[in-house]
Amino acid sequence: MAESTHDHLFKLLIIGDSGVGKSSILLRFCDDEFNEKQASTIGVDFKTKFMQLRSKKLKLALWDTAGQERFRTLTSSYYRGAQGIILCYDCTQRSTFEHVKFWQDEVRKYSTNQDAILMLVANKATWGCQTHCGWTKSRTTWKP
Ligand SMILES: Nc1nc2c(ncn2[C@@H]2O[C@H](COP(=O)(O)OP(=O)(O)OP(=O)(O)O)[C@@H](O)[C@H]2O)c(=O)[nH]1
Ligand SMILES: [Mg+2]
Repeated sequence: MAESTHDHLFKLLIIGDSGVGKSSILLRFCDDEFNEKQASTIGVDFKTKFMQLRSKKLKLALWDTAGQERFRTLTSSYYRGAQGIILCYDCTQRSTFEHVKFWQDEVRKYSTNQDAILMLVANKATWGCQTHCGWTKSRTTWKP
């Protein structure tokens, strides 16, 4: 009998405003690449990654959603069954952090998994946002 490719399968979803770098995070995580001309996602993209955790083989199914509003109806259907939700913002664009509340509401509305882990990720930190943006305090008070 063929050996199974994995012991556990996890569905992960990446959400957040358009342009915050969701697809770039996924590209770095799966292929260790970066594209400064990364095209805006149309609808939803998908990648898989295999990882080993101690003796267990994990398969991650990663769903990268478009942040643009016109795709919202489509992307909301992908929240279903996700075990992990990665909510991204751009730490050089304050508005993307202010929209985090909106995305949390989307998670409350569409996630079907009470135990889903919600993770907040600040992207583009390479630009030294902590010293430039001056809104570090509001970020440290974020609650899931
Ligand atoms: N300097 C810098 N640029 C980044 C970083 N991450 C992403 N970018 C750039 O930011 C732009 C938007 O990145 P995307 O990954 O397409 O953003 P997205 O969140 O997937 O956007 P949508 O698909 O429209 O929702 C691209 O030009 C990327 O190259 C980063 O960490 N640092
Ligand atoms: Mg994208």
